[in-house]
Amino acid sequence: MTKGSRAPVPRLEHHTLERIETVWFGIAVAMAVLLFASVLASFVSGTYPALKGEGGHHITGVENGRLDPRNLAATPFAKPGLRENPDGSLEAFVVARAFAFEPAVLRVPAGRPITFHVTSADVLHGYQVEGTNINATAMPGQVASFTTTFRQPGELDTICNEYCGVGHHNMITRVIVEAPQQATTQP
Ligand SMILES: [Cu+2]
Repeated sequence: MTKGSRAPVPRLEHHTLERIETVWFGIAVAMAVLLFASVLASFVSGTYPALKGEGGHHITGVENGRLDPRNLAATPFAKPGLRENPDGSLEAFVVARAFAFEPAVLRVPAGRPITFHVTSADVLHGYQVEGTNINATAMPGQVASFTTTFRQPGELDTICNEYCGVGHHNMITRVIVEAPQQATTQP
């Protein structure tokens, strides 16, 4: 060794994979396997997000949560809005289209469960009711169904949260929650 030269760096004991790397690698593989398995399981169990709509099966013109978006006239979506069934249950039919919602304003009673059915007449839209956990995707050909109960009377802004074109920002509507006795329903 000549004067001034550096001492050789001692070679560290270095395995191909350190133990901590092996652990992380194992965790990553386990997560990948879990994700893959859960995707498979969702298809087997039918819980994949196809917006099947638990209430969709009984609606005229709706088969398995699906309908013909060019023929909404054959379904209750022809007359969007709130309707009361003979058994007293309430259903709200909402159609999103570029660039508006139908009905323009949805009036619902407070304190009663309401099953919503949301679809689109053209392209992908969203139906998000401000201040609630209502956030449905309105897809042409599919019905998104969910049941909710509004506790308090009030006015809730409702927006489209899926960009759908030049008029997207105009897709604002309103849900008016009324004290129960005021609400009007369509026959
Ligand atoms: Cu939209």
